Amino acid sequence: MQRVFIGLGSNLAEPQEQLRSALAAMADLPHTGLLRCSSFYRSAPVGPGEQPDYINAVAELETDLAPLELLDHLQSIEAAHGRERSVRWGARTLDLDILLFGREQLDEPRLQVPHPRMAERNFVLQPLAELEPQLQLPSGESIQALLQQCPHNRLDKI
Ligand code: H73
Repeated sequence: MQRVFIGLGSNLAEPQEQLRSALAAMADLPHTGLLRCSSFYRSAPVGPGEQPDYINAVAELETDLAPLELLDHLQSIEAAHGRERSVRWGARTLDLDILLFGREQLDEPRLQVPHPRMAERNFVLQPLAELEPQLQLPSGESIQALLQQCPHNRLDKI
């Protein structure tokens, strides 16, 4: 069993409902258990253009799936939630990101772990630190150090 942290985000079509239903879908995955989820956070959109605020959270899973198998399942859940991939930085119904997969470091075309952009996203780091304040990344960096260096975008616990 590996412990895995998943970032969840949505800013379309009842975002809190999207996150709740994604959590239920992850709890139903084969060889996988949903251990816990952080609070939900409302966050200012990062990236160009006008779009609604996001709801973000981080969940902790345990799984016997291989990393790419888990990614396949997460992408099916995104697709079932009407994820529209055409606009790179546009509004989104549901995003699921593998942030950490045990202590593995992966650099494959479809999957980089730890997530390469987590250090610049306080909407990822804050809920992750809520779950695991003493967390150290495989690189040895502490979650608290990453949070201190991260740009401060508006983020409110709901
Ligand atoms: C990202 C491929 C692309 C993948 C990566 C993508 C969704 C899943 C987050 C945003 C606030 C996939 C937000 C934003 C922006 C617009 C920046 C926001 C928010 C997208 C797959 C590959 C490689 C991994 C991995 C999953 C991976 N891939 N709140 N969100 N602004 N590695 N969200 N470790 N996990 N997929 N995700 N502002 N406030 O991070 O770029 O990436 O096909 O093969 O862009 O939530 S989709």
